[in-house]
Amino acid sequence: MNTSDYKQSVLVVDDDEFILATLRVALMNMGYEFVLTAGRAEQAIAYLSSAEPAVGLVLSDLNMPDVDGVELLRRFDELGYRGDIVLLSGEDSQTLNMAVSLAKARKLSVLGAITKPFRAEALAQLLANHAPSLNRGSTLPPRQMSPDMLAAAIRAEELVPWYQPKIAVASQEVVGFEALVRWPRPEGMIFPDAFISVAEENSLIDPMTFLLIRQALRMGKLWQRHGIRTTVAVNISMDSLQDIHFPDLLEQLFRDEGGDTSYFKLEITESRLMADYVSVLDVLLRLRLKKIKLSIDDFGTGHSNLGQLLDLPFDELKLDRSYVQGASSDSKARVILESTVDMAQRLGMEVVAEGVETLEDWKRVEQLGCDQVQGYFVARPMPGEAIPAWVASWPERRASLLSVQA
Ligand code: G
Ligand code: G
Ligand code: MN
Repeated sequence: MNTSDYKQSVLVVDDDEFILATLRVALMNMGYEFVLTAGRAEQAIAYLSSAEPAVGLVLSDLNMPDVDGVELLRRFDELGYRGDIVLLSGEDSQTLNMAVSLAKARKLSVLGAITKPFRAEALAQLLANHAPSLNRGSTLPPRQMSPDMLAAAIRAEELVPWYQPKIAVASQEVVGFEALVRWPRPEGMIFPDAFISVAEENSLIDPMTFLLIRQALRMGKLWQRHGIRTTVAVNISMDSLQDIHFPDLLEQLFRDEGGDTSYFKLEITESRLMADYVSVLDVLLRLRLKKIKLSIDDFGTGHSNLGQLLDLPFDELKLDRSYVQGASSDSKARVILESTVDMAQRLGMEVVAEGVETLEDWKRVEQLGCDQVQGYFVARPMPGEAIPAWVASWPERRASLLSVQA
């Protein structure tokens, strides 16, 4: 698979003709081939749902005459837009920061904000974090996803895992990868939010999961030839854990592929864990007996506390990114967070901070005592073939990322 094949459009939204023209030239000079401009919010919305190639980056003014910035961000979210966003505004920086926070709370991917009049270098610096081919580009909303299409894609093995590295805080070494499913299509990448629930509702989740695990095991062998031998984690739907045969099916798959379960981890989302507590306990224990590692994902988004999780055999706890990114300001929240990390570690779990996007996030979770970090600051998910080169370049990258200019 050649990732540079995914073309994306860039959309600039501003009511000022001059800004549109200037940004268009600046972006084309930076190598963006497809630059669309919209003078009105309605036009921007139309482009977002229909542009070819799909829009993967939006630069948007916060103050359009037809729609205000808050409304505009809400519309982006409703459209299922998951590409990157850069906010442009003449507003003061506090207002801009609030808009950035709002967009992040909506789980939109905001690279940052620039104030007008803008400097080309400031824009270039922000866009350095935008990796079009490695990024979310598709806006295909879930309702267009038919179960038949998905079933065919699974049969044809069109769904593939991409991998995001996990780094140990103390040693700064690569200690594992999380596999995240992707569906590359000629018109752009389709992301799991668009099809996981369709898979769950149509008995396709197990075929999908087993396909991904098989691919991950094969990829692991390729990495081994480059001296990379670390844990790979795969996300497991709660629907799979309700099936008492799941552990045996998994074991069979490992036997068929000659895979080693001790390098394998399953991530299970916390929010649904307690609701189905009794029925999944049996399956989890059997997985554990087969030496498969278990991780609680998105911790903090559900309603469980560590006491309730005491009986569940987890090796790892992944702090949801909402804690990682906003933890420092509220002192009470911080106390709860610190004791959660401490308790998890005393219970023998490794604590992973998800969604580390900046050096600031890294420092904060390091101080909290987290064992590992994962997030865009280190790397975005990438195809398995890209991993050996990425791992080789990591020592040099970490030196520049983590160098402290005190
Ligand atoms: O991959 P993204 O980067 O978009 O993931 C979005 C959501 O989809 C996350 O909650 C993630 O856990 C989930 N997800 C990603 N890959 C898989 C998968 O292979 N199986 C399941 N069940 N969920 C996945
Ligand atoms: O499995 P889980 O729900 O934890 O899925 C992780 C999700 O978070 C995936 O959609 C992945 O692409 C995304 N992700 C990984 N790192 C970052 C990050 O630094 N910032 C943000 N906003 N999302 C991230
Ligand atoms: Mn996960």
